[in-house]
Amino acid sequence: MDEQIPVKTSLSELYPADALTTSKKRWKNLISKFQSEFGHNPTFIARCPGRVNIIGEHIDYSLYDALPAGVVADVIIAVASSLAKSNQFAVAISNTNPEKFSSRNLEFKDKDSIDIDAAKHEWTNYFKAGLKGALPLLSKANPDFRQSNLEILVDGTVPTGGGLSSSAAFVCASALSVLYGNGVHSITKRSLTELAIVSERSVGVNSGGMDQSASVCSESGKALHVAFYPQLSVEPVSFPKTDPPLTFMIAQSFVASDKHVTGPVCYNLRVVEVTLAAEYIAAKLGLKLPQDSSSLGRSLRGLQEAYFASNKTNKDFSSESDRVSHMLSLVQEHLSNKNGYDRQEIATTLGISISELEERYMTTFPIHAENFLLNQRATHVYSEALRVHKFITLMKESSPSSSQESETLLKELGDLMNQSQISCREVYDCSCPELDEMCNIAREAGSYGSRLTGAGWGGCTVHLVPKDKVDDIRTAWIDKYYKTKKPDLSQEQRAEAVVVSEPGHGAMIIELQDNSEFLT
Ligand code: NG1
Repeated sequence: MDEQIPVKTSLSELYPADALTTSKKRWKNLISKFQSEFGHNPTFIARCPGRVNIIGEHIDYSLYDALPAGVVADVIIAVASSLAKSNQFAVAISNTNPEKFSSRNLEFKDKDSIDIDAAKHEWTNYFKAGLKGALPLLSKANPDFRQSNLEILVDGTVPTGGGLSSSAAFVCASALSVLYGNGVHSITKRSLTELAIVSERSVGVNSGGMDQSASVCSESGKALHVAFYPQLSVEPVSFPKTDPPLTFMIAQSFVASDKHVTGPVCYNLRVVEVTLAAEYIAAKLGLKLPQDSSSLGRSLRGLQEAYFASNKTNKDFSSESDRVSHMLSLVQEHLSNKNGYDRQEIATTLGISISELEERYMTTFPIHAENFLLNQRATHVYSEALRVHKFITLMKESSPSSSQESETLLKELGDLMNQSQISCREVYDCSCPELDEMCNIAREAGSYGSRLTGAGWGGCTVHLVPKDKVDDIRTAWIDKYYKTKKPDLSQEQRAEAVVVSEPGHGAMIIELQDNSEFLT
């Protein structure tokens, strides 16, 4: 992650060959709209993709590994900058879809006064989040730096609320625009990823770090193994060659899931539940949890580390999966009540008052719940961590030499994805009937593994599919889901509903020189 964000002048390394022609048209359109809006050319374009998560759901904020991949859909931001005359600075920001996202002139008294009203649903909040995250880095690079005024035009093809993390793509691309537009031209992938993870929390979601890592660090044609402990690290992983070749299909459910609105009962609540589960077991075992980089600073991963560093067990756990499996058994032993725990019971076990409990865990990101299903949430986290470990090991270590061996491998990988879906539905409670139905339709039509991807409660599904079944599965969804359950979709929505594409490249800057292919 210590290499720099690539700066290129052409799109050929950015998109796969089959997406190049449409992408060029789109980029040219962005530049000509920028010219009509601001009266001159932009000087560069920052680009960050959405992501699909293959496996490892809702465990990044407990500091367990995930396996996402960049997608071709992305956010591109055309930028021009000029040095501000005083500490005050302005950002003129527009979108190529002005009916949905109106233009704004944002004015800031100085670089310390970026206010984000997370309660207000406003598209430029994501830009402001990137700006807010980027400014400290600029001050660090040069304490006397003066902020530039920015002209910004945004174009996005990642569906919003669709589970492919349009928000991370937008926040990462915004932060990248601000850094590059203020003259910082060598930006490491680590610094951009880390600042975007923290920034996105200012929009009201207590997110993990998988999306930002994938958006910044993905490599074309590969999945990205993202690890969060002991520190954030990434490793691109190739897909095994199988016969028939494997591919991933991504299909929209068109059930919108807005984490910002549902945070108190869905996403942010889960973050609180897994943190309380860790604290509860630690208290039962007389362990002190270390402060870590998870969303609320204490995690199930931290519990695992504290447990094995203590003398609570003298058994020899030789592998990481043995240790995680043992954690799963500790959950059943010390957090066994499947009916849930109320505030009083948790506070008493932690040795604090209810108001301290609320102050510590439920204030920055408010939540609405009286009963906390701690057993189920911790069970999902540890079992999903085991599945990710198995999946990545299979990916790295398998090289099937016959169609029979391929079949066995695809089944094993697919089963892990199917088990992940069962756990998301029944244990973590983050699926919905439509996502389940789409997965069932796909499996019946030949998918080896089908699951929700991203936060869930709507959004997208991902499917491990042999290439020769792609058409059958697409037809099955059209006949059994889109036509019957979503008859009112627009033509555009129908065209975008199912994506089969190679994993895409991560963040990039494209400089626009006078002879740029887009300016002609
Ligand atoms: P989505 O909502 O799909 O972007 C969210 C989180 C991730 C991760 C997944 C669940 C944000 C920005 N992203 O993804 O960090 O926790 O849910 O695995 O909140």
